[in-house]
Amino acid sequence: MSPSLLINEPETAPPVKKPTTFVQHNSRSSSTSNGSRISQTFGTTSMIESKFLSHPEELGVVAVGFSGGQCKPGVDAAPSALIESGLLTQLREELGYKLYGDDQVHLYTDLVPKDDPPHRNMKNPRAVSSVTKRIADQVYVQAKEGRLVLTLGGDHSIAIGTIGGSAKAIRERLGREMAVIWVDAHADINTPETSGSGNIHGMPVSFLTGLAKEDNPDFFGWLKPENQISLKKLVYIGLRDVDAGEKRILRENGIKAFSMFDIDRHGIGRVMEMALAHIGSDTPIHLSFDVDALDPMWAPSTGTPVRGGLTLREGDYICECVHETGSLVAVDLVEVNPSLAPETDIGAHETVRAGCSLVRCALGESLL
Ligand SMILES: [Mn+2]
Repeated sequence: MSPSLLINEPETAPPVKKPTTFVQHNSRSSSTSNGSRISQTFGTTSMIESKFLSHPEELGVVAVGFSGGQCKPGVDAAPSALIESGLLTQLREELGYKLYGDDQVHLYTDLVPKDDPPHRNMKNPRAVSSVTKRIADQVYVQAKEGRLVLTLGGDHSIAIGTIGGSAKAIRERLGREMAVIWVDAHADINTPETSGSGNIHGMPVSFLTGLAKEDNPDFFGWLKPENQISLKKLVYIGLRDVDAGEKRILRENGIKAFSMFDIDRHGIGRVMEMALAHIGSDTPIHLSFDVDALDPMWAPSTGTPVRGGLTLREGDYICECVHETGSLVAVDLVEVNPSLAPETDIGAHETVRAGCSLVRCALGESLL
């Protein structure tokens, strides 16, 4: 990691630039056309006071066009699709955030080697390791300023970078461990050895918690204790497609997990109470939201859809509740794949729309 990296400082190897309609730096809008929706106190529609951010009105945006953690092309186009649908404009103009970060979607083509044979059963291991290392730097640069960080993926392997970067910044800034709420149909906690597919988007949690170990920096050995999180501070919501090896890992380590069964039994309101009680009110929270947690009825355009998932309102409610804690320090939205649209591209449009809704809720939009 390079703590000396400055925002907008060119990267050592420049990424392929893709023009987007993106961030106007420091272009805080202090009021909307009707002037009524923005709290001048905190700069968002919400009046929730942040416990752990020194600049809660500032949002560091990292746009990750990367799909190497799995095999279906298209998920790298998600950040552009989300931005083109107006997400960042809404965050700036309606929620009142000052946006920071880069004015480009990163494709990381400079980090993808020509030859990347499997290592310990992992597919594209060098590419995913070096791209997530770069993402960790990008997120760290924003998080160390005391900003909220929003990462738009990309497949879920990128969470190795986003969580790695924010956990390090939170430790340095506050001397604390961070909690992670992982909202997903899948647990993504396979080790390379328990994984059936070898796709790294099914493994990020095992590397982030130290369940999977590797010393070689070319294969995630760059992850240090400062980048990692405790299994005790991890909470899952929405699980319904968990491999046998993963079930064993969850049980043996006593990991807190709320499956769709728990949501059916208790309702999403009670599940969120229990999830947040487990984390406690004194712990910063990184929310990693895989759009496949939603039922395919709401989010069909994703790589590994599983029926029987969350409604859009339940997804939004999770995000609203996490925002309400005042403990949120980072948000990931991953696995939107606009090219996987069953039947027509209405599916892609709906999935992008659902993704935008989740992010706005996490960042403080409220219904009233
Ligand atoms: Mn996932």
